[in-house]
Amino acid sequence: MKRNIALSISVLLMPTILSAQIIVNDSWADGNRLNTGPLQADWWSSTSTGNNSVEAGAGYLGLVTGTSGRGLHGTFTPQTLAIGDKLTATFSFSTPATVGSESGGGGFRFAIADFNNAGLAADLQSGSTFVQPLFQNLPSYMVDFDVNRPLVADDTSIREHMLPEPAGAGRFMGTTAGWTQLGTSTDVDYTFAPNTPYVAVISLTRTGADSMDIFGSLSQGSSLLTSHSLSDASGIVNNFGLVGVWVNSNLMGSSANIGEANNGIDFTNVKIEYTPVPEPSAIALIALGAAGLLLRRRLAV
Ligand SMILES: [Ca+2]
Ligand SMILES: [Ca+2]
Ligand SMILES: [Ca+2]
Repeated sequence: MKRNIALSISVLLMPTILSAQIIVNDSWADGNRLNTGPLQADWWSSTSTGNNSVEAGAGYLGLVTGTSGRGLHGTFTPQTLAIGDKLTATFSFSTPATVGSESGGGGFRFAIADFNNAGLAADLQSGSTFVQPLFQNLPSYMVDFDVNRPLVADDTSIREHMLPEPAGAGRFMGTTAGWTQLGTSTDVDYTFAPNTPYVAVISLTRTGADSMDIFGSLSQGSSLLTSHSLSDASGIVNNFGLVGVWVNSNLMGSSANIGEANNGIDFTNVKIEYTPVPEPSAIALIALGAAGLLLRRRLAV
C-alpha cells in the first residue's frame, strides 16, 4: 500500500510541477488579430496607427513588409521571472514566394519586452522621422538573424535595448542604433528559402538577482540552422508582456500592401511558455516519489 502511494505521488507530481505554463498559444483560429479566446494575444502594427503591417485570416497572422521595413508587436499577460524561472517564445512562420538578401545583416528581428504601459496595446506609429515615446527606452531583449548575405556566412545576434536610448531613437526594432549587441553566434551557411516553414525561439532564464541567460535559435523542420546563447550580467530586463517582430525592406515579399499576395511572412503559431523553478517543497516531494519508486523496485526483487 505504502509503495503504491509513493509511486502515485512520483508519477502525478513530476509532470505537473516541472511542466511549462502556457501563456499564449495563438494560431489565429478566429482569423482575428485581436484576442477573442483563451491563450490568444493581441497583435498590433509597430509602424502605423492606420495599421500598415498586420493582416490576419483563419489560421495565420501576416507581417506585411515586402519593399518596406516594418514591424508588429503582440501584447499578453505580463510575467515576472523569479530566480530560476524561464520564459520561452516560439514563433512558427512561413516565408513568402520572394525572399531577398541583405548586405548589412541582422534584418530579421524578434524581441521580448516589458509591457510597461497600457498604451502599447495599440497600433503605433514609429519611423525614421517619428519618435514613438512608448517604444523609447522600452526594456527589451532582441534576437536577430541575418538573411542570405552574399559572400558572408549568416549568424544570430543577441541585443539589449539601451536604457536610456540615444536621442532620436524610439523606433523599437526599426533600427539597431538604440541597442547594445551582447554577442553573436559563429557564422554558418543557413539559408532563408521561399515558401518554407521556419521556427524562431527566444528564451530567457533568470539566473540570479541581476543576471539573465538569453537564447535564440532558428530551425527548419528538425534542422537547427543557427543558435546562440549568452548571459546578461547586469541591468537585466525581467518583466515581460510584449513580443515584437521586425523585417527590413526587400527581405520578405515583393508587395508592401495588406491583402496582396507575396507581401511578407505568415505566422502559423506563436507560443509563449513560463517555466517556474521547482519549489523546494516540490523537489522534496519528487525526491520522496523517487525514493518510493526505489523502494518498490527493492520490494519487487
Ligand atoms: Ca485572435
Ligand atoms: Ca501576407
Ligand atoms: Ca544588461
